[in-house]
Amino acid sequence: MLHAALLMVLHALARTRGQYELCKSLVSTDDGAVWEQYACQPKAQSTKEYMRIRVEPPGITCGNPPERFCTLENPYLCSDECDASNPDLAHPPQLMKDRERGGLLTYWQTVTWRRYPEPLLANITLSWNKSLELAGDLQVVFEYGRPTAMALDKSLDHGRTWHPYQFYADDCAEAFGMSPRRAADLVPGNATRVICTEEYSRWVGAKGDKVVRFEARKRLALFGEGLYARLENTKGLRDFFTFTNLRLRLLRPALGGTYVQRDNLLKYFYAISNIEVPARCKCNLHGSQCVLVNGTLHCVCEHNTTGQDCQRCKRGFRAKSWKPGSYLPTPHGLPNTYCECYGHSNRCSYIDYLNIITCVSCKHNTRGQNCQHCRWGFYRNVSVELDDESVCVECGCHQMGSLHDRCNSTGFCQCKKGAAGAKCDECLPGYHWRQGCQLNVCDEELLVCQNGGTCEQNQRCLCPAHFQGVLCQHARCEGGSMCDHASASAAAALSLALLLGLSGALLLGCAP
Ligand SMILES: *[C@@H]1O[C@H](CO)[C@@H](O)[C@H](O)[C@H]1NC(C)=O
Ligand SMILES: *[C@@H]1O[C@H](CO)[C@@H](O)[C@H](O)[C@H]1NC(C)=O
Ligand SMILES: *[C@@H]1O[C@H](CO)[C@@H](O)[C@H](O)[C@H]1NC(C)=O
Ligand SMILES: *[C@@H]1O[C@H](CO)[C@@H](O)[C@H](O)[C@H]1NC(C)=O
Ligand SMILES: *[C@@H]1O[C@H](CO)[C@@H](O)[C@H](O)[C@H]1NC(C)=O
Ligand SMILES: *[C@@H]1O[C@H](CO)[C@@H](O)[C@H](O)[C@H]1NC(C)=O
Ligand SMILES: *[C@@H]1O[C@H](CO)[C@@H](O)[C@H](O)[C@H]1NC(C)=O
Ligand SMILES: [Ca+2]
Repeated sequence: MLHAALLMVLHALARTRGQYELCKSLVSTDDGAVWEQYACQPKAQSTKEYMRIRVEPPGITCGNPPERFCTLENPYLCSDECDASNPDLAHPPQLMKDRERGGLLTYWQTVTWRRYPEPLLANITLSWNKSLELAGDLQVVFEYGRPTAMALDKSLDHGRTWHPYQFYADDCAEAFGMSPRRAADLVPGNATRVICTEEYSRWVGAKGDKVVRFEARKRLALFGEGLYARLENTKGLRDFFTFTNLRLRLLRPALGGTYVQRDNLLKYFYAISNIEVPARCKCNLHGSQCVLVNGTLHCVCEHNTTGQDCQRCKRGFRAKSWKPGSYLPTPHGLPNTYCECYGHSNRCSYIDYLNIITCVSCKHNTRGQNCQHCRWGFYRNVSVELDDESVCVECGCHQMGSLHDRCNSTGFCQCKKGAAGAKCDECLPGYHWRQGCQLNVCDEELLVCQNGGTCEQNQRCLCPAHFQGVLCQHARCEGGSMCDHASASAAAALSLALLLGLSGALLLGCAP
């Protein structure tokens, strides 16, 4: 009971502290205190104050020249004025990200739709000059009604390429040729689908909802507790929430729930009072803080990494292959220095049932969790570093001379009987090479052919006519006991000679 209660308290504590906030912690082990390293990321925050805003086309902001405008509610009350030269009446873009003090609503406003039927188009580009990860709902607050058609785009590469993120219209089919969908209709399998929603574009009256959202929270919540495993393993999921720039394309203003009334175009325009982008700095799970350096956000990198997004190894740590950290294994993740593949692989994989991260497809004849071993049949060249492409040298064990193709760590193969040398391609004394090492039958040293016999390829003695035997040690006899006796004693004498290491001709006669 107590244990369970304690666990619940710890669980609650972890919740309030947020996961992955700690990059490392000092833990005591049998070897003393050591740093344990974890995957870590900065807290999500409002990124409004770091956001740069650009509006297009030039001249889209109202007030130059000064202009009168009406409202959709009360189209004949046109007392409001926009004048760029008067601070009290100006509506510049930065009012989309200011802090509104004293409850005073401040907003950016465009020119009115005087040039109807030419469309009233405006682009708002938001840039941070830093990779961020959306952590909550993007919210844009429209005063005087929300657009009836709008597109949200994002860029992951500082505005070089753009991708649609979401479409908004009061009629998706008409505006974008898409069927209307809601974020609530998504399931984990299509969590990253780009949808067109009609939820934020219908006229609800000026007092109604002013907010247009990109519902990141709903999409993230689809995965429940399994979110981090999904972020880790589902291709494109992390990227879906990542951006460096966002762009709102305003395509048609609020119309007050009816058709465009040509006799009063001064009530059509866009006005935005606030844009909230709750996000965290993308630090590739190698940093828990993000700071402003010379006006640009930078991650404070741990785990021996560096760069604005901790996207590479620090100087002096280049031998390690850079990897983003991993949300897995839960709860702390890994900084992925454990997924050190010494440059022999650029892919790591989490093995669920072992709860480890391991290199996949080690190249250059390496193997192992970190590609730190040599494949069977290869051995480590200790004079080069582990990250050298030629670190594993082929054993080169002779196929005939060795028991198998593996060698020990210094390149020595295991030899069959009689074979020798590091590669087992030589023979021990007393053996000769013939598809491997074969025991000698005769040679020049110990097993010398007798009685003028000559040794043929260590395999047999070629005996003169009157002698026989393996070493030609027997006289050819025509039978008889003496002969048997003589040959027996000759054999004994021969073995004695061998035993004493003598060599030379032993004259063996055939007794009369
Ligand atoms: C908005 O941006 C898009 C994409 O770059 C461009 O095609 C379009 O002309 C821009 N619209 C305006 C009004 O500048
Ligand atoms: C954007 O960030 C990069 C990298 O930190 C920096 O070199 C560059 O000056 C920044 N650009 C702007 C416009 O701030
Ligand atoms: C997502 O998939 C579910 C089930 O296949 C489907 O019912 C739903 O309409 C899809 N949502 C979108 C936005 O495509
Ligand atoms: C910030 O800018 C100053 C002047 O441009 C430069 O000397 C300094 O090195 C920059 N700091 C960083 C961390 O880039
Ligand atoms: C960073 O480098 C230090 C010094 O080599 C090492 O002790 C530490 O374990 C490294 N950190 C990680 C996360 O690899
Ligand atoms: C081990 O590496 C050194 C240095 O590159 C090289 O000279 C040597 O030949 C290599 N040894 C083997 C057995 O390949
Ligand atoms: C490898 O085998 C050779 C020959 O048996 C031996 O001399 C050497 O010590 C062995 N090396 C290791 C590291 O076991
Ligand atoms: Ca404002």
